[in-house]
Parts: sequence; C-alpha cells; structure tokens
Amino acid sequence: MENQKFRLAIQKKGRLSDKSLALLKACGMDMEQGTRQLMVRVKGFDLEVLFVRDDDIPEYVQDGVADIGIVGQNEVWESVRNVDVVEELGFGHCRMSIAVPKGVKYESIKDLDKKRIATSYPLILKDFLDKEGVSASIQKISGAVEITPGIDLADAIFDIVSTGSTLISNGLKEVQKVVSSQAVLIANQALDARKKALLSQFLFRIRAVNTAKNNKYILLNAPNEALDAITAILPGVKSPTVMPLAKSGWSSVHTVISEEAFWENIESLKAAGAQGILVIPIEKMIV
Ligand code: PRT
Ligand code: ZN
Repeated sequence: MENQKFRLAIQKKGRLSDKSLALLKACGMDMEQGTRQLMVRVKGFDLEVLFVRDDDIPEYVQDGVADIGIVGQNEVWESVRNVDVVEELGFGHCRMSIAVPKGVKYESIKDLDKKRIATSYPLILKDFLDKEGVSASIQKISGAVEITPGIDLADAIFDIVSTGSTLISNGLKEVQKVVSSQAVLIANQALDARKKALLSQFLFRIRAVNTAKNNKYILLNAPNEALDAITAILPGVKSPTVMPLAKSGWSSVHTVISEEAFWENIESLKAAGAQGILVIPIEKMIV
C-alpha cells in the first residue's frame, strides 16, 4: 500500500486530452514521447498517468483505480458523485442546454411538460426538470442526440453546446441554458496522508500555472512627475517596482496585473504619461 503509485486519470483521446497534457507539461511533468500506452510514468513528479475514456474517469477515481482525474464537470454530475472536486482548471468550457426545432414556439420551460427530451445526460436533466416542476419523458441516447428531433424520436434535446453550430446545422435553437461546465481536477475521498501530500503539491503547481496565465508582467517608462498617478492606476499584486532610468527625470515601472485590468487601464496609463509599455507573459506565479 505504502509504495503504491500516485495515479492520475486523463482522457485518452478527445477534447480534453491535449489541454490536460499541456497542463501537466506546464507543471513540469513531462512524459516519454512515442506511442501512448494505457499508463505512463511522469518525469519530474511521483505520478503515473492513466489514459482512459472520459466517461470512466469519475468512477475510476471514486473506486481508487486512479487517485485523481481531470474530467468535465458534466461527467462528474452525470455519474458517481462520491469524489471531491478539487479545482476548476479553466479549460474545456461549455454549457449544457435544452434545444428545440427552430420552428417550434417556446416561451418557458413549462412548454416541455409531457414532451420527449433526448439526452446523454439524463441525471443532470432530471435534476433540472424536477427543480422546475416539469415532467417530461427523458430519452437516454448515447450519441448524435441532435438528430433525434428531425427523425421524430424526441421533441427537444438536452446536450453540450459550445459554439452552437451543431444545433444550427441540425435546425435546432437553444432555448434554455441549464448549467455551465469546464474541466476539473477530482480526487478520491479516501486518500492516505502520503497521497494527500502529493495532491497538494500537484495542486500547488497547477495554481502557479493558472494564476500566471491570467496575469501579465508590465514594464513601462514614465516621467517622475507622473509616477504617483501611474502607480495609483496599476492594481498590482504588490506595490510596483520603480527604478530610475539613465535619462534623468524618468523612471521605469514594473508590476504584475491581470490581463483584464491591463486592458481596462491602458488608456488611462497612456493619458497619465506612460510610454514604451511592455506586456510580458509569466510562466509560473506563486502568490
Ligand atoms: O471518447 P471519450 O468518451 O473519452 O470522449 P467523448 O467523445 O465522450 O467526449 P469529448 O472529447 O467530445 O468531450 C470531452 C469533454 O469536453 C466533455 O465532457 C465536456 O466537458 C467538454 N466539452 C467542451 C465538450 C464540448 N465543449 C463540445 N462542444 N464536449 C462535447 N461537445 C460537443 C457538443 O455536444 C456538440 O455535439 O461538441 C459538439 C459541437 O459543439 P458546438 O456547439 O461547438 O457545435
Ligand atoms: Zn465520453
């Protein structure tokens, strides 16, 4: 038991695979290249990666086949629920919505009472309909849910939507957003102390990578008389570093701010006298 490997399950092939591998790489966990096996040892961390179908990940983690997993929240909600959702990972964003044929009048969820709704996610749909007090007949379909209204197998569908183009090309319109989903890190609920410690080290790296992604290192030059105004605009992690430039009367200001805050403040920075503004990506950030 003591020597058992710490094991992470990720999707073998699909929408979350590349981003899951990229996250591991950014966390300093490289894998041997070459043919992808079922299980691979990671370099740089005490971890073994298991490549599986996404539908199986929540159950594997619940049962301890894997200790942790990266999977869409939708798969967790739809399957077993006895796993801990440890962290939202910021990729694999989508929404789960109800759609009806575009010619059908839809005013509220009550319009679906006694109707047939096809979905691969019957549990999530049932939870929602129960909460809304709607009794529809849920038809469980494992793939190509979007074609069911066209062949009169269903009156509506409940499915994952990202751009919405699949709905449009099947003559459907999105009428009710039910929930948003993204990739999450999940963990077995009975990890021993050693594995818990490994999980927190893993999480520490993930947070360093994800925090860095949302922040930028900003460098700018400004005349000294503008420094007060400029530093007041910059909502940095800490107060900015101000260093004199070779040109007298001028300084260089360095700080870290969120990308969003940067765009919000760029005009006022320029107006306050900032020049030569550089925005630099950050690789890791520990706050
Ligand atoms: O083979 P395996 O079982 O492992 O994979 P899978 O085919 O079941 O899953 P996969 O790879 O399609 O999706 C994995 C996870 O990605 C899902 O569980 C979601 O959490 C997330 N995700 C994000 C999506 C989408 N976006 C998405 N757009 N999953 C599916 N889709 C489907 C959607 O259902 C629609 O049919 O993609 C189609 C296109 O979407 P539009 O709206 O962009 O046209
Ligand atoms: Zn799947």
